[in-house]
Amino acid sequence: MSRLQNIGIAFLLSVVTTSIMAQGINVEEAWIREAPPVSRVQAGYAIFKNNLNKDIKIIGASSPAFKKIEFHETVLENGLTKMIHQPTVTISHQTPLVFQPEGLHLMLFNPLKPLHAGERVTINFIFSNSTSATASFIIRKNTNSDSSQHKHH
Ligand SMILES: [Cu+2]
Repeated sequence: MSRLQNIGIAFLLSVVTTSIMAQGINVEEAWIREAPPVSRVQAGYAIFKNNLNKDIKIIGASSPAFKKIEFHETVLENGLTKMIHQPTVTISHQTPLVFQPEGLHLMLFNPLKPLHAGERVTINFIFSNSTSATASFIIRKNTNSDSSQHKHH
């Protein structure tokens, strides 16, 4: 196997790494879209899995890398897309909660410094049962061109 292939596999693994969070909540495929340095907002995506026997809400998120984080849902209304702020989001214990482009996303306001592809930042999530957990998000370029990479299994 060539060195280049090895690097490719290492990158792939880093993208699909599962972080075990506290209280039976897992986050997978956590990433943030790289943005131009002048950009004041960025979007983050991840899949949350709830292994508890009941639903749980995420009631807040924060990060040392951003001034403020909100949950937004992109919806199509009369042919126009708009983002609706969700104060909380629910992780069902039956279905994963998917933050993804064109849908529910983490809206990340005012990055404290420019973030480049390959870098990681942590985001802390607060749950409705008064617990919290931290997940590592990797900065990536756009998803569409390389979405085949994590549809690998
Ligand atoms: Cu948004």
